[in-house]
Amino acid sequence: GPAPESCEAALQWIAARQGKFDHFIDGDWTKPQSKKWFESRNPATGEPLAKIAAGNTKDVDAAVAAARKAQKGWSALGGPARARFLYALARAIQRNARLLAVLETLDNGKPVRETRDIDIPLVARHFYHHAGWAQLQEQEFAEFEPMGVIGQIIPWNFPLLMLAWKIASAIAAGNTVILKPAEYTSLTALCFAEICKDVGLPAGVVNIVTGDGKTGEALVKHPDIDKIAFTGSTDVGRRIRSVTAGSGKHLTLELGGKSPFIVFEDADLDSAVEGVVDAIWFNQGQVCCAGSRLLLQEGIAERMIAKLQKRMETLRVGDPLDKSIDMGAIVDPVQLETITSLVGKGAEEGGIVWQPECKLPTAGCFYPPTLISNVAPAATVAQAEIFGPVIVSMTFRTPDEAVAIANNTRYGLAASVWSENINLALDIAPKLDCGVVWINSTNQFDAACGFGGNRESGYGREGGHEGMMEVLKPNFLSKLQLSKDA
Ligand code: TXE
Repeated sequence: GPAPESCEAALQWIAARQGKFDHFIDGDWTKPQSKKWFESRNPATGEPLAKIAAGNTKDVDAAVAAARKAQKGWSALGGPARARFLYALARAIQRNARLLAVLETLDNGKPVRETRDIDIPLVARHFYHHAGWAQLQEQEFAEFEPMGVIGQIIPWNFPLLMLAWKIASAIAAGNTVILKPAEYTSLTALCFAEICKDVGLPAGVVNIVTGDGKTGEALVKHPDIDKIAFTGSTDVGRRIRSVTAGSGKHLTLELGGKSPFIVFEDADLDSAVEGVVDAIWFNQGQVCCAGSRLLLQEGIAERMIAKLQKRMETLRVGDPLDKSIDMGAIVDPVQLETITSLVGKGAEEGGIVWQPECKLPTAGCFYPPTLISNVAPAATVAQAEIFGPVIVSMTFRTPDEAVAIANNTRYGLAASVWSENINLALDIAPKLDCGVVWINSTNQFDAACGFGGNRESGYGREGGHEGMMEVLKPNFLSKLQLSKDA
């Protein structure tokens, strides 16, 4: 197969900064007030990768003050002038695509094939798309103005892509931001901070404060923030909602999921098998909208499982820098332990756990592709988000039963429907209580399309026109309009 992607340039990039990273506040590198740095490791080897500043309340205060100071000027520049900065960011991301892809793989453990072909191109696309909205802002959103200063907290599963989803729309609209990356994966956010500096983005428009959940909570509690945008676990989302209650802060939450992947008897089963591979083994299943519940119509259940097992035997798990690998490392030992214990629970509750014979690397955090069949809809593994390469399968008889099982979780993020009968698929789609439905496809993301969940998967949308509406508020023109109507 092809030679592994070289990680030399990325390691040199880290080494050139002495392997130690400060916060990015007010356009400059700022030492943490705590004088503490924590270690970030490469999950594929277990080796230390870099030291990352541990943020505290004082760092958050400084970042919020910088964002506040910059906000009016950034907004007053006007949409077309801001668009030029977003285009410059998009182009700089493309220029640095290789460095960013390898850094992301080293930090997160996902295959370089994915970071190179999916994550980083989508990041650039997101900035281009939102440059377009900035360009059109005065026409498209004449009755709206930016919310102001936005605090953004993101997870580790798509580090740079989640940054793009949060930052591009916010700054396009004239807001300034403080972003806190997840503690496992801060490196590409810090590389992005350098890119902001390189393209001459005005100081204070983008601030990056690193740290763990306590740093995040300091941001959530800060009184001078107008909005919090969070992507992460449902438990933390719930906590953030209660902490911000009554504060007047706007809030959007993009949380967990347990998305159904529904295969009808008339589906093209070979395509559906490839769909499952994409739904649950892409990014080791660490995807909020992963198709993690396989709902099979009875007549094809056995055939589909057999085909799927055959395909699972061909999946290669290993060094994420190897371009021929299908699955890389799980992000961290804690996450690996969660997956292992949930699969154990699945077996205890009567599920049949099946894994292909597959050689795993001895160091690092790896888990094989896993299928748990014979699962009852109420079983723990059918209800809890595993956030790993594990799919559970169940059967149904009628379309109505499929809908009932699909909706029988506390989540409502995404769903995927497979059938050659478009009438059936279009009849099912609106009955699924979730934010996005894919037909004969899965895990499709586009910057122009609003993404987000229902129920315990959160609320608010990111991407497209809907996403812009989440970072804007009515301005004086809309108030005049209201009084005229009255
Ligand atoms: O998420 P956390 P974790 C789910 C998935 C996974 C589980 C745990 O099921 O197994 O969550 O992952 C910050 N105030 N998802 O523990 O803790 C934290 O520092 C403010 C689904 O990594 O939610 C990080 O930046 N911020 C998901 C971010 O929140 C706080 C993606 C997410 O971390 C905080 C990730 C607090 N009190 C995990 N505590 C998805 N929907 O895509 C933590 N944070």
